[in-house]
Parts: sequence; C-alpha cells; structure tokens
Amino acid sequence: GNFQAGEDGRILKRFCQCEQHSLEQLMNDILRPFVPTYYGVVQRDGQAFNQMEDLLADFEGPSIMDCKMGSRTYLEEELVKARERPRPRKDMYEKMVAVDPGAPTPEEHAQGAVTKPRYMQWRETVSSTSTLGFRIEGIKKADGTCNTNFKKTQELEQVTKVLEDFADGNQGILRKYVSRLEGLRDALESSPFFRTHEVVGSSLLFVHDHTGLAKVWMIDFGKTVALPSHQTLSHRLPWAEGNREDGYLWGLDNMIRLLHGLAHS
Ligand code: 4IP
Ligand code: MN
Repeated sequence: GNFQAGEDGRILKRFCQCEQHSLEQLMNDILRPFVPTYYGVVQRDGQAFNQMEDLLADFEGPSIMDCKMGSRTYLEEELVKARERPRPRKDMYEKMVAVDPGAPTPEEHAQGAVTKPRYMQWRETVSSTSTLGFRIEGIKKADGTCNTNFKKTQELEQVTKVLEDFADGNQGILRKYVSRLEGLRDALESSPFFRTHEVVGSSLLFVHDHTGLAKVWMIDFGKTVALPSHQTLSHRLPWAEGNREDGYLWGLDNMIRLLHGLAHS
C-alpha cells in the first residue's frame, strides 16, 4: 500500500516529489495549522517515504471522512498527453463498467478501454464534483462501519444526508467542523502558497470522536503544482482548459454552506 506506520505519532507515505515540494512550502505558509506537519524524507527497505504527522493520534476511536476537493480531479497535462498520444486504459474501463455498464460509448466498449481524462471526467459528472466542487470518497465511523461506495453520490440531498449521518447529527460536532472550515477558508484566501498553486486531487480529512474533538485538515498534495510565475488562481472561477482553475474554494463554500445548514437544523 501507500502507507506504513511510522514512529510515535508519525506516518510514512510513499514518496512523491510533488507532495514533498508542497509540504515543505506549506510548513512556512499560513496554511500550516491545516496540513499535517512534515518531517522530511526517510528510507525504509530501500524505499523512500514522506514522513508526516499522524492526524489521528489525538483521537479516541475516531470517525473519519475523506472529501476530494475541487471541480477538476486531473491535471491539464493529462489532457494534453491523452490528445497527443492516447493511452487506452483497460483498468479504467473496467472501473467504469462496474459502476455503470451503459457509461462507455460503443467505441469504448469495442476497445474495452478508455483514456484517463475520459474516466476522470466521467467520475466528476456522476459524483458531486461537477455540481458541488467536492465529493465524498470514503467514511470510516467509530462504530466500525466503513463505506467507500460513494461513486454515484451526486444529489445535494444525498450528500447532505451522508454528511449528517457521518456526524450522527451531532450539532456540537457539526459546529466545530463549520468553524474549522471557516478558519481554513480565511487562511486559504490569504495564503501565498494557495494563490500560486493549482490544487487538484487534494482531500479534506474530517476527524471527530466521542469526546467532542473535531478537526479538519488538507491532505494529499500529489497533484498540487506551482503555476508559472506571476500567474494566480481565484479557485472559484469555472474551469476552461488553459486557465488551470481548480474550483477548490467554490467547493469549500458549498461544503461550508451544507454543514452550516445541518449545524443549525
Ligand atoms: C483513481 O480513480 C483516482 O482518481 C486517483 O486519484 C488517480 O491517481 C488514479 O489514476 C485513478 O485511477 P478512482 O478513485 O476512481 O479509483 P487520487 O490519487 O487523487 O485518488 P493519480 O495518478 O491521478 O493521482 P491512475 O492513473 O493513478 O490510475
Ligand atoms: Mn453559525
């Protein structure tokens, strides 16, 4: 897998240059309280790992949710690559058919394969990524239940229901999540790092427990890339190829609105 247990309160994640670069910079950014503390690269059994804070360490029997943020989940360069030299992916065709046998075109059925951008765009449109700017990827609750079957969770009502269920309707927990996310939004809006990076495929990790502790962090920076110098993003404008907008803040606004509604209902 991608992870190994580290020493005392740390985890090891398979090395990724892009993630290393982002985490290093984030340690000196206003976003630092909202990302796992980074402890550098370590070797284990001849393999390199990024060593970072274990975000679950302070919780007692945590409930955990991973939401992938943004309205686009692949880098623009994937589109260019697929256009210049299409690489049909059988594995992605199979993942597609498993969710919806009717999704591939007749041509794709004949090939038994789809390109990566085609698969990624399809995933965006059948989930809430396209409509809300985020999607729920997985939930593991304190009671032991685990659910990663959210590929077609798209409707506002469905998403709201899943969020409410994750927090067991606990208003105190929901309010803590809202205020943490509002703090994150403030930090994002003034972060030099965020302004100058395209943040794609990154998740928010929600964690709470029975003691009432509830926090959220930004994780997964394997597709977070620096923009050319002097270019910045709004993170709210719609994406059009070439503008590199990722919809991150648009998604966060929607997430906060949903949770805020639940916290007051
Ligand atoms: C996965 O699809 C995720 O989109 C991965 O993104 C992506 O990795 C995989 O692409 C793709 O197959 P499912 O979630 O539907 O299984 P993430 O790592 O953000 O979860 P990349 O490489 O884009 O980061 P491949 O090309 O690694 O298979
Ligand atoms: Mn309020």
